[in-house]
Amino acid sequence: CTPMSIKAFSAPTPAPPLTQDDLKKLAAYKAVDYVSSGMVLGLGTGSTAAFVVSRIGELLKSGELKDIIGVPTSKRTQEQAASLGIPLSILDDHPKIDLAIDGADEVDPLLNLVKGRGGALLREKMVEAASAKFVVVVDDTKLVTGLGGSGLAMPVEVVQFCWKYNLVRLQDLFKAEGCDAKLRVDGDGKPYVTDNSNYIVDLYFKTPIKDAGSAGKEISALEGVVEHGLFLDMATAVIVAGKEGVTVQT
Ligand code: ABF
Repeated sequence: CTPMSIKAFSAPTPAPPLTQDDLKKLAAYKAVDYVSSGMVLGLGTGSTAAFVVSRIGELLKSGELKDIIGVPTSKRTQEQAASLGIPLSILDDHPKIDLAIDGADEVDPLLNLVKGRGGALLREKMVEAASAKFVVVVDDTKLVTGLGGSGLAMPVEVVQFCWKYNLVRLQDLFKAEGCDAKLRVDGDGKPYVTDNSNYIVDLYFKTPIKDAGSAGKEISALEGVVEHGLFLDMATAVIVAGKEGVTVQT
């Protein structure tokens, strides 16, 4: 008798797990759904925002978006957007922005943020405060229960003049919360200089900041502090990409 022929079926190859970059891209692309032709757009900084900028560039090129004006939040973003042919402007000429899209370092359940680990906090805050809507794009590693609780930096931009004096004053402000303050340095060990020629003092908290509203006011009251990375009551929506999909929190 002839042996029965056996057909080999190969099992479908499982899709590779999503990387953090895949998640950032998913959040970024979802945010671009909020963009329509004719808008003045605040263009964020950082690896997640870079996906937003490149998607906007693609849609302008394909003609799906028209008449966009971008207001970049850093020299890096300005260069990226210019290389993609996105028409650019500044707040002096476009003081009212329809929509800003940017990443964040921490997002709390009330959509308050820590931003500025990428060093662009001052321009980000100026542009995002001038925006009618501010959509934040993050992967789910950025979600925290309390700001400053990730153990990572909460940045403060300070003038270069007597930066040590301000570093000590910042650390003293939060002594009770076990805060450590460090001058940010670049890869060569030299002070990191922002786009606005300032330095950054990074604050490291042992526990989440108890009252972020008061903390922000106390930091801003120090002479020589230019801006801090607490972005409170500013986000209109936060788009979070995780392994289970993309959610929009408002
Ligand atoms: C900007 O880029 C910053 O405010 C924040 O510091 C950082 C987030 O970067 P990434 O998207 O690369 O994590 O949005």
